[in-house]
This record gives sequence, C-alpha cells and structure tokens, in this order.
Amino acid sequence: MDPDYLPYHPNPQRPTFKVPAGAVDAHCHVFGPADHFPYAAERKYTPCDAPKEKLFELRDFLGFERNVIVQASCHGQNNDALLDALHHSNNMARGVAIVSPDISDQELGEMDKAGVRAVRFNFVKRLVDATPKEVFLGIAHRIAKLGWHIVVYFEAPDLEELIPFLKQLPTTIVVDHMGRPDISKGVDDESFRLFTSFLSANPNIWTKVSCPERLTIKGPNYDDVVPFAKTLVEQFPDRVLWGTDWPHPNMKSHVPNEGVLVDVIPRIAETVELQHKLLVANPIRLYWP
Ligand code: 0GY
Repeated sequence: MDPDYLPYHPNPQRPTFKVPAGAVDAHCHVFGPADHFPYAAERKYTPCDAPKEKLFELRDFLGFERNVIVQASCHGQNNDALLDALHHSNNMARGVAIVSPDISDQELGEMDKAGVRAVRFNFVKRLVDATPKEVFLGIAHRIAKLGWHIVVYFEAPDLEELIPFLKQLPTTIVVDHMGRPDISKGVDDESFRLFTSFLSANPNIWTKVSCPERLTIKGPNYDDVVPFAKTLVEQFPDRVLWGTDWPHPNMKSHVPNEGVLVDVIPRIAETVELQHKLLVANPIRLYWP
C-alpha cells in the first residue's frame, strides 16, 4: 500500500435511510488480496487490499442486495480478482471489466458467463496511460455483440473533446461519477450544462450519481455536491445509478463513512419513486434484465 493511501473506514455507521428491497450498489471495487491477485505492474497507485468478503459484508450491513463490481486501474487488464468475486457472489454481483484488444472471443464468453456486462474505458490521466481511441472502438464493437455496455471515466474538462468519440460508441454508455464536475463552479456553470445537454441529446447515455466524497470541496456533509446529483436524478430518472465506490481508492481529504454516503441518497432522490428507480429498477434493467 502507498504510504499516503487512506484505507477504507474500519467501522462505518449504520445509515438512517433504509434502502428499498433489491437495492444495487452499482459502483464498487475489489482489490487483491495481493498475495492471490497481485496488482498490475503498470498501476499508478497501490491500494490497501479490499477483498470480496469485506465488500459482501458491507453490502449486507448497508441493506443492499447486489453489487456491480468495477475493475479499477490498479488491477489493469487482469480481471481475476473481479471474476473471483463474481463467482462467489451467488449471482448477486455483476462486473465491469477492463480488457485488452487482444482478448479472445473465448475469454470474453467466459467473462460473460461469470457475470461481466460491460467494459470500462478510463480517460483520467492520473490513473492510466492513454489508450488510442481506435483501440477502444475496436473493443466496443466486439463487446456490443455480447449485449454489453461501456462505462467511461473522465473529468469535466475533457468532455468536449470526447463527445465525438462517445457518439461513435454503439452501446449504452454509463458515465462514472457525473463526469466529475467542478463543484466550485455550481450547477449553472456551462461545463455542467454541457454534460446535462449531452445526456438530453443522447438517450443512450446514463450516469452514476456517485462520489460526493471525491467531488466535495466543503467536506463530508456533501451539501455542495447534492444539487448536482439531484439535478441529474430529476432530469434523467431512468438513466441514473448509485454506488458507494467502496473502498474509495485515492481519497486524500478524508476517509468516507458509507453510512453517511447512503444517507445522501434521500437528499438527491427525494421521492420513493425516484429512489426505487435509482437503486433498483435502473440497475436491474441494465445488469439483471
Ligand atoms: C473510482 C475512482 C478512482 C479510481 C479508479 O480505476 C481506478 O483506479 O476508478 C479515482 O481515483 O478517482 O471510481 O474508484
């Protein structure tokens, strides 16, 4: 583990908000354990091990039923820890993998059987070396045949340049963490408007209203992030997902308490109907149709 790496909260509080039956944590990770599932040589950070048993324990503690486990950059294109977690999930987890263009159809087929339903394209420069867009497009056309979708991770200043590429992708696209808006600019800023108008114009784009802990400037009551997530939930109620982002790699400001994160949900999805779409209907439609 890197010397400045903050391990996940050892003892989160129980949330006050009771999530609806069948709720899905649609963005979380498993890391290692490194002695079984070593981190990738090309990684940009070395996390604290965060094994599947701990993830499933947290899922139960918070009241969730299912997980969507997203491959993170520290495991590179080796999805073994993810696949192992899927195999031990009793069909209660789905996966988002990071794959090489050289992956065989047989390997993709095995991943599909294990519960992988998407690939992730990461454009965040501090996390990965750039992949040529033609390579991503090649992967996109192959996984589209399996009925998978594409999860993309980028930061707000990169959206404009990425739009032509994103428009070429042949599947549903899920944007991680609201496209990482600059919270200091407020919801009315043109960069967040670019994101909402991009969603309005392209009905295949979904987003995760996750990660107030990463985006906040003010700190862990997350007041400053709530208007962004609430805007997206109300404007695109059928295309939003929510996740804990456990174990929160690369947090520097504070260690998030997942009970507090769950208690943000009724502030961004104020009605029972919106909460059900966000936590149950939308992720089930995408990952357990
Ligand atoms: C997240 C966010 C981060 C890390 C990764 O793949 C990754 O390593 O996604 C981050 O550092 O912002 O979703 O876990």
